[in-house]
Amino acid sequence: MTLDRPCTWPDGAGIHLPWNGNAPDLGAFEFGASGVDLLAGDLNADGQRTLLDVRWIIEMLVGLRPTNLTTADLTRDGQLTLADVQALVRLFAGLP
Ligand SMILES: [Ca+2]
Ligand SMILES: [Ca+2]
Repeated sequence: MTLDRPCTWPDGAGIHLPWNGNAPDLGAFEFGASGVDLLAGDLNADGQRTLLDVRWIIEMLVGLRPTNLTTADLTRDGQLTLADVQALVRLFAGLP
């Protein structure tokens, strides 16, 4: 095995990327990790909240796209529901 950076860990510890809090976030991104903070509602991680993000969350909700709760669970209740779509639309519209 060849590593692209120096790495150390205590004996017996598992190998993992660093995370924030008690456990890693689901999905490809870790909230609060340096350089990967996402804009709330930016489901496709392009740095903008657009109608494409609304399309993505609807596609996740109906099963046309794999669900990523890290970005899509805007209500933070551990599941993707219509309430998350509504929350995203409110964010998109600039509503409180
Ligand atoms: Ca986006
Ligand atoms: Ca939710």
